[in-house]
Amino acid sequence: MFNVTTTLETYTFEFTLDGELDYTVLAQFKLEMGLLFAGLTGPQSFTLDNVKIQVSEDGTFVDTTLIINGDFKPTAGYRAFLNDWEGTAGSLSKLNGALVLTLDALSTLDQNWKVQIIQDAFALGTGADNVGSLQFEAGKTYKVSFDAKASVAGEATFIIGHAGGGFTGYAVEAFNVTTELETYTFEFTLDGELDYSVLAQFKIEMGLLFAGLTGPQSFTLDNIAIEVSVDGTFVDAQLIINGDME
Ligand SMILES: [Ca+2]
Ligand SMILES: [Ca+2]
Repeated sequence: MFNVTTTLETYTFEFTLDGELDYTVLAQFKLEMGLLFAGLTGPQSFTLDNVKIQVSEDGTFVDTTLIINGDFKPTAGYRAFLNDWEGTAGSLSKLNGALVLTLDALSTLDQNWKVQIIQDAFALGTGADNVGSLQFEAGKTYKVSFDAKASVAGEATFIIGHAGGGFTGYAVEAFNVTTELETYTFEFTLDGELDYSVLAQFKIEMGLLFAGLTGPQSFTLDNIAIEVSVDGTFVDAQLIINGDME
């Protein structure tokens, strides 16, 4: 139990697991507050932010990756990669339930990889730079779909693959984005020749789309889904986090 007030305060709890329970079963994080609001009339509210779980290692508490998006970032799960060392500047935001990469400054966009939107472990806060978060399996057929538009029409590239020892692409497809939101769908079968045990990244590369332009420019993404074919029917593969950006 803890006493919540009407101003945002930080609450911290420490506990040690004594080994008498079966901790192999995955746990939930919950806050219960029914009695807090007992007898009141609506509207009432409860605000939560900066949820994290740390573990003591050699006497020092260090972050775990147990809670995803504990700081409630609206663009959770995604990150932008920009050639900021050459002067390109921009940021991700959520607008009308979609993910928007806004480029305020553009510079030296002579390679497609110089501007990317990525979902991987680094974007999710669960791993280091270029560590993937998506588990694909050899021999299976996948369907990836998303809605996209940009401030300028042209070619962008959809990529699923893993980093580590160089980049290995599982699916790499160019598509023509327009200034209207349209749905793009890609199907691919993993042929078993690559090492799919390495977790993969989802990426859209778009550096050349914006080559030679001045800012602001933008790229909008929504409704990212990865489905897997099971007995001839595509079902949600449960790989992408926050694909609908809601
Ligand atoms: Ca926050
Ligand atoms: Ca949406």
